Amino acid sequence: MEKRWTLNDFEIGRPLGRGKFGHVYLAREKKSNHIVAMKVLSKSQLKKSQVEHQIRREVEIQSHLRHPNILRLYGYFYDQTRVYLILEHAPKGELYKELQRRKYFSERRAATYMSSLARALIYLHGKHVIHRDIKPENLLLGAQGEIKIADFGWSVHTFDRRKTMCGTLDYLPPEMVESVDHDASVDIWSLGVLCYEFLYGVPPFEAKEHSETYRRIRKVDLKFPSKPIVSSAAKELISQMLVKESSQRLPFNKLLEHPWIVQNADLSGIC
Ligand code: N15
Repeated sequence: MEKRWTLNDFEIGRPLGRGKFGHVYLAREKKSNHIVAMKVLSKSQLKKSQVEHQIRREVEIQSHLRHPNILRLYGYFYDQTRVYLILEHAPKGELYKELQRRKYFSERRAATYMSSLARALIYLHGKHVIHRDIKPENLLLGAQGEIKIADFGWSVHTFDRRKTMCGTLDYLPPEMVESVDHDASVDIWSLGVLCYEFLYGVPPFEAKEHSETYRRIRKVDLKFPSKPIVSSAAKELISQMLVKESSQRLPFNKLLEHPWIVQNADLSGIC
């Protein structure tokens, strides 16, 4: 049985974030006292940007996903002017802020996140969902510090810490910057970029100019700074994911067996 929700079922609290199409608020479901994140989208904004179709599809996909490392979409409702998405609340907030605070993560923390993300992506790929846009801005932290993929994909201005006009290139693999065919292995590349950023605090192909980032990605111009100190096992894993030929990238099931993951990741996903 599906319940029909209305705004009256919720008490709205403090804002958690702002986006192009609307805002996210802390909210409490009155009957159950359940705390959620309520995303409020403006129908007129959605219409103007012609993304209604895209959002309907995303809601359809997302509402069927059940994984501890994927943010839940519990349901949605709408009134004359707005669409409301009832999302899982992630009490420890945005991962990129945690990364900014700490500058970079320990190998134990990075490996735990990588292991959780690999398992979440195996689950998604099994459901034929690819390109989850896995960058720090799209990741949230649960009550125990578990990592959660929360796809903000279409709301491009939501938590954009890199003040670029047309978004960041940093996570795009060569086949996407060169716009040839791509498949699920784009997510392996993005996860490699993310692993590097967890350990060094900056993405690997960062450059002042867009054109320079393109060039570095195309060449897979991968360099490991001498500071902070990172183990050779971690560097080896990153090198096996950031491979130009997409069919040669280390698949997620192999990543989970990699010595660096086996020796460093906390299997509870809590860190
Ligand atoms: C089309 C639709 C199905 C996509 C559904 N997914 C989203 O809309 C993705 N999305 C998730 N957009 C915003 C959020 C979001 C969920 C943003 C912030 C939070 C959230 N859950 N919990 C938070 C949250 N918790 C916090 C704790 C401290 C500080 C900030 C916090 N943000």
